[in-house]
Amino acid sequence: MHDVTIIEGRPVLTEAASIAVVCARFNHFIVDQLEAGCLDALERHATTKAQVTVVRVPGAFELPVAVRKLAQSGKYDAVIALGAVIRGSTAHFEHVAGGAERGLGGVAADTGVPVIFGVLTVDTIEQAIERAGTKAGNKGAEAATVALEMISLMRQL
Ligand code: INI
Repeated sequence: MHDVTIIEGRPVLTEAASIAVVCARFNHFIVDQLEAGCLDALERHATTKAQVTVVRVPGAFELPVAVRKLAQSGKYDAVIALGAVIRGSTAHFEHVAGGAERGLGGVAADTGVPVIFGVLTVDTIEQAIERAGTKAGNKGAEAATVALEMISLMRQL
């Protein structure tokens, strides 16, 4: 029999933590719902209150630069990025969505701070609405529980 050690986080906050939530204002009709879902989930999954800071940037393309500065500050246990890139109304969809995705992944890899990708990249406004608190759940709330799980995991590694 092998000696197996399993380490995993739990999506519950039991010790103090600081979390930054960075929201893109573009498509704010959608992103406001992601933000509300995210803050609500942080509240409901925390037995200890999280210190939450909300930061706003113009669009999803600007998320990485702000997230990088927050992650490098050493003040946050996790940074959640929220945005909505909708192909239907975005001629340069690939550039905006790809820039956000690559940029955010780079921040996590470079800083070691968990960066949570709460950016919707969808074809239509309907699909965005479905993921912003209707039939496909709320991607912002999902991002919150992933952040808590990663904080819990990082504290055990
Ligand atoms: N930004 C978004 O967050 N979502 C979009 O769908 C979008 N569209 O449609 O273009 C978008 N564009 C703005 C972009 O993020 C930058 O703010 C802009 O290009 C300036 O750098």
